[in-house]
Amino acid sequence: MFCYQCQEAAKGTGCTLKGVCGKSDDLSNMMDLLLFVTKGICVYSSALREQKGYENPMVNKFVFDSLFTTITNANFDKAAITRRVTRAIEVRNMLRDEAAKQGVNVDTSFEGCTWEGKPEEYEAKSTTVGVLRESNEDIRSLKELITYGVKGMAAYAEHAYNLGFEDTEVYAFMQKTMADITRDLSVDELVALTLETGKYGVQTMALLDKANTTNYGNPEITKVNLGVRNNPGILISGHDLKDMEELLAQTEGTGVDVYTHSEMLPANYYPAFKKYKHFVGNYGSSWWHQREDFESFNGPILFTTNCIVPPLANASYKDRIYTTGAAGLEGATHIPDRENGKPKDFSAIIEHAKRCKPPVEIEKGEIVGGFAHEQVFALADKVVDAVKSGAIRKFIVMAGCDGRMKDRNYYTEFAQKLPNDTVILTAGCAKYRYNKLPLGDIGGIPRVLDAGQCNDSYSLAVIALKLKEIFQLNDINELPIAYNIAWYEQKAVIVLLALLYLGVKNIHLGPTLPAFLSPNVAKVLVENFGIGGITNVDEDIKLMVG
Ligand code: FS2
Ligand code: SF4
Repeated sequence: MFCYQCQEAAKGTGCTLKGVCGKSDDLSNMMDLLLFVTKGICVYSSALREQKGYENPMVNKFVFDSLFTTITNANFDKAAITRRVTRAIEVRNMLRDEAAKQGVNVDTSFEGCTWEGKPEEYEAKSTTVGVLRESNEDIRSLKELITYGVKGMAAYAEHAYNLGFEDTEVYAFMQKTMADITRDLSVDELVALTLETGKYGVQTMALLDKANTTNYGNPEITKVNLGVRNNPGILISGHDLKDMEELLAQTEGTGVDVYTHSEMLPANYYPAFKKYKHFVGNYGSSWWHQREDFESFNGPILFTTNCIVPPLANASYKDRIYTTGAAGLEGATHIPDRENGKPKDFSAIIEHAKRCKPPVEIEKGEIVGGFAHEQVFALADKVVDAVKSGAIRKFIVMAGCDGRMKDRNYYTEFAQKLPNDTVILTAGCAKYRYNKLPLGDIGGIPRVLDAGQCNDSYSLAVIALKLKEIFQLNDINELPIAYNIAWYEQKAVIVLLALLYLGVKNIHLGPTLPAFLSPNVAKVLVENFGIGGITNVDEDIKLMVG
């Protein structure tokens, strides 16, 4: 195996024996094989679309599902990935036949267009189709940067799809891009494609924002309860709000409470979910604390997406894990997809919860969130006055991901040491590094404004563009906003590319720069976009706040 797609890549270069995330080498290889055949699908589907306007909803869904399944920490079920490879070959061959029928010209020189292995040949083939197949370090770096951006885009497209929102331009871009990178492209072409990926990243996040807010209303200022009640509960994690809705509806009146974990916390901010009296609040912290949080929770846990940490052999909660959608874990119960427009069936996890003890209380109190674009616009006068009077000197965007590395204490210390006239804008699970600190407010404006999940970084961009308009500036970079972003997995990559596309410069990315950036590609990002790493808290505050 060779994988360097996330921030925890072993030794800062790549995982080769086993993933730091827990992915085994054979699972990693099988995911490479899935991507290999999926790229073959994309070669055919893009040729059919370009030449005949062919659009196939099943293919669109299969491609974004497959990409999503391979992101960090989403799926640890090798049998499920292997079945998906078989299905990928079938889908590709269906497209091959369709292309022949319609007289479409397809360049099938990429082997993923033609390889026809039997399941017993998958293992051997899977070791030959990974990232290192591309020998030029810079080309590989750019192609993988683009791939990871597209994977993040696929995740967001899937959540939007689940809520009934689709954008065929996004599907066309994803498929064309996955097809294009099978060919020889120059560094310049790949740099251009990287920026275009950011453009479609913005479009996808806008789509998901529309899907979320149309279905559930605009997030509003909310005090989220951190304590527990005396009923058995279900803990729901991940990012999928459709799963959240259906779980809440199906648990109502059953005596089972619902709590959010990690990236599902922002579900508490949506008006549509507040009506459920058995929706208690948030339990625990960010994804990597799950081994402790799940022990004490006592009830079953539903993973709707990443980030899964495979449980230890002696974990008490092993048989309490359920997955759904792109998430998967060997030994866990997988709740199947919706069929024929019917909701998913959560009865098994609900019955399981009824047999469990209530959660142990691990903290009390509340945290405040819900500062997505509409809520911030509602406070715009207050915010603008505070900036004009100097009460707010600077906004620091500290969005992104949390992770296990010790060095991430930097973000807690950074938040603590920021001067009192600064406000943190956040989204994603990075916030758990400081969202329970008593950082106070500025004239009633909390010093940590949480917009929501990582995809709600889109909200932060919308807010920045609105402020640019209000202050009549020519350039988004003239705003008093600095960017100190923490990344972990591929959704953070699409957020980063989206910000670059919007023209944001001088983003600090930490705790380490991606292993998949070759020195030359990193140089391009530094020279053109001013991207930099982090150093130490005091110097970075001086640099970012002045
Ligand atoms: Fe956090 Fe994990 Fe949100 Fe990432 S819960 S690192 O998936 O997408 O952020
Ligand atoms: Fe390693 Fe990250 Fe890849 Fe997992 S996803 S194998 S931790 S680089």
